Amino acid sequence: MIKKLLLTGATGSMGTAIRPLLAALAETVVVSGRRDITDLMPHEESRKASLDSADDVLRAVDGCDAIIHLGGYSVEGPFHPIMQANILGLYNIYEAARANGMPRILFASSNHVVGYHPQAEVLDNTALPRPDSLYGVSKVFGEALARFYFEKFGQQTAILRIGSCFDKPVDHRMLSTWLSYRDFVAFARAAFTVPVLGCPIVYGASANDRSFWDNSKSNYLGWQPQDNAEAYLAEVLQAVPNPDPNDPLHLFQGGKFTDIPILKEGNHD
Ligand code: 15L
Repeated sequence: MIKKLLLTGATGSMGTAIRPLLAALAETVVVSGRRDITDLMPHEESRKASLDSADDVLRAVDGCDAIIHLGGYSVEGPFHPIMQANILGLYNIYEAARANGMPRILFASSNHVVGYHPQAEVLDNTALPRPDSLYGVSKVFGEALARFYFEKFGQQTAILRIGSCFDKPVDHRMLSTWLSYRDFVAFARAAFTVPVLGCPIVYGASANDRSFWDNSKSNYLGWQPQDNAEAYLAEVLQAVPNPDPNDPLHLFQGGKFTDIPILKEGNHD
């Protein structure tokens, strides 16, 4: 069992949802976000950190033997905050890990790395990056940084290109991209316990009938997602009975992100 697991992005919606499930993975979970977390569970410890501060990140990583890195800018936005959190912030995480015995890292990458691939294609982890947003571009950087630290130092990272990690799928695209919280946590367990992890790229989706992705090249991890978005088909059809086939939501794997203009500071909410 992991002794001390660091969860960055613990104040975000995904971080908040998975916190209770992480008690099964580690003796102590260090929950970290930009604000102090006060509603701590018995297995948790809070370490506030701003990812663009190397000192904060060093303090957060200190003594941890595994890291789930969800922290950062998680949607499309202006370049500067994306750069601070996802480029500088990720560099700070990898440098702090290097100074702390190189604990395994689960890096939350995103389907938006390959967002301009058509939905009609099935991709494996050799597909070319076709990012659909500045956010997607920052995740391409993150994947390259993970690979670089692996080649140069042997730092092991599971790169998970997360589809849509929410409570349940709410539109037709999510019938393909949905990742349940429990399947995410099962992935983390596999990444942290497989004898040799390496630096695989894996698509983060549940066992969805309509998945866009083929994870057979990372079977050695032993991850077997249990949930299937198809269980929510009736609900999705009721909410969105007539999806427009020409809507970018249904044309490209990245959905709506392909349709967002370059955002400047001040026009993002
Ligand atoms: C992501 O990468 C985002 O963090 C999340 O908010 C969703 O938009 C998700 O992708 C998705 O594509 O559904």
